[in-house]
Amino acid sequence: AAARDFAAVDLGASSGRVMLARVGGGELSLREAHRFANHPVRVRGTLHWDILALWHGVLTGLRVAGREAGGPLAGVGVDSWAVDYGLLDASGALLGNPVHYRDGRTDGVAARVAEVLPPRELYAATGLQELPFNTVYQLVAARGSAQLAAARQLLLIPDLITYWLTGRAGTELTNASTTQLIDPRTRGWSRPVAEAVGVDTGLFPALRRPGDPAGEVIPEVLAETGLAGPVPVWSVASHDTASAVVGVPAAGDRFAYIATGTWSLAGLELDAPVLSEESRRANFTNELGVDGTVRYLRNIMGLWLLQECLREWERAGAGYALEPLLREAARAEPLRSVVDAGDPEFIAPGDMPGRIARACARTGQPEPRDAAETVRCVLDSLALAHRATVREAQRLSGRSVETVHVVGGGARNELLCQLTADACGLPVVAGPAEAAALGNVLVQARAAGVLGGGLAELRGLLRATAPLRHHEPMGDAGAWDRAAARIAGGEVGR
Ligand code: ADP
Ligand code: LRH
Repeated sequence: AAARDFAAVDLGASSGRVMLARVGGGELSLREAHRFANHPVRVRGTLHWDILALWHGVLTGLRVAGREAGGPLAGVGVDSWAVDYGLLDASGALLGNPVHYRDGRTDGVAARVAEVLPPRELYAATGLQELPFNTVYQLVAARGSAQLAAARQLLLIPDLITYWLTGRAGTELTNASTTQLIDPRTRGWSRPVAEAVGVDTGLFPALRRPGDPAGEVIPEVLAETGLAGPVPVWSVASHDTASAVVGVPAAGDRFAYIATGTWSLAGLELDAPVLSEESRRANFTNELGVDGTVRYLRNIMGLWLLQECLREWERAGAGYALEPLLREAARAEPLRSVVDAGDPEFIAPGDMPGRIARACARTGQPEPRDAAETVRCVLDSLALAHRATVREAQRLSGRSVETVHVVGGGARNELLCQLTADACGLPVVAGPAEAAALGNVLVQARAAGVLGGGLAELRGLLRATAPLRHHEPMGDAGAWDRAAARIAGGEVGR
């Protein structure tokens, strides 16, 4: 079909962006209409998302996208980070600012839930990795609050933005699968889990699947953005990681992906969930993907470690620019010390260089002596966690891989990609950095009838159009084994 223009709204934990894509007739091109910072805000002890600043960024981005597009927009789709939500009152007004998943309100909640619902049963029913901020735990933490009592609807973040664009509420499935309230076998709500933890799934509007229509941009937003209506809004894989997995330029099924941004999400695309007790203990998650797929992966701390170091150094008056610092880190001693990049001790914000140094000391390794050594420690540690996760995912699922695809902002980090190839002992294909936005527009374009086919066809178009970089594994594979053994238990990334 002839090429059309689509706008992808992709909200990451470190920045939001509105991307303008032209798709069809063999073409797939993407450019940034607008990027805006995402700064969490702490007030009265609680860490929030600044949702109205993000909404302002979305409106600005749509205005630019509409101006720069060759014709009327054939669609808009929204994806963002998972698990968080806004509550609406009976009139549809937002009750307070959404709470950030890194807020401390969920400390200790998983343990309390485990007393009424054993982790083994929770995993068998939902297949989700135990992360302290899963929506279930947030809702248990919020129990008894005036806000939750007043709430008539709960909208996950991308569903909230979609609601503000369209006036219509829904719950998109790939992101709903991160609530820990979805059964990955039926791909519907798990009533037994909801009942056991006392969560009313009636708060969630009806489920939608990626590709379902989500409404049209309302007149108020058309006026605000100068867009010419009607503009359809499509449900996409609204969990950014699910969109990023669509945006993996893989051929065949013998690949692992690592979506690296604020988090590293490393794993495999499967046809069915792995709900074994062994999988639970290895802390793998079964999130839902498009076209009936399962995203079998593990959350690794990701470039958050680096972002937080940069923020801390900046705060202390010694700001570093990223690229020169990465060049210095590339020259630093390899594998001098490593930390467990899966350890929840790194989730909360604050003094990351100090926490990394203490983790090194605790495991009998030398503390990094400067910023470059700290960055090298972070990247070596991430590569080590990538390796453990790619290996274990294969073992637990019985699927073996030949290639590792690195997508997301971290695909721009050549050192990280090379270290990941070296650690995994597998070739790494790096790019696209904007995989989530690409996955978002591919699903829209298919829904709009501009593209056809399944994931293989969508990825074929990506391979033909996205610039990719190849990294062959190099160096001494044994060095990675020895480094892994320095961290307690000898296994990292859980
Ligand atoms: P999120 O969507 O979680 O906000 P992104 O996928 O946008 O994250 O990735 C952001 C990360 O990408 C940054 O923290 C940074 O480490 C990395 N990154 C971005 N640009 C570059 C670059 N030019 N070189 C190396 N790394 C980069
Ligand atoms: C990445 C991501 C990840 C979730 C986390 C909360 O942006 O969506 O998949 O676990 O944010």
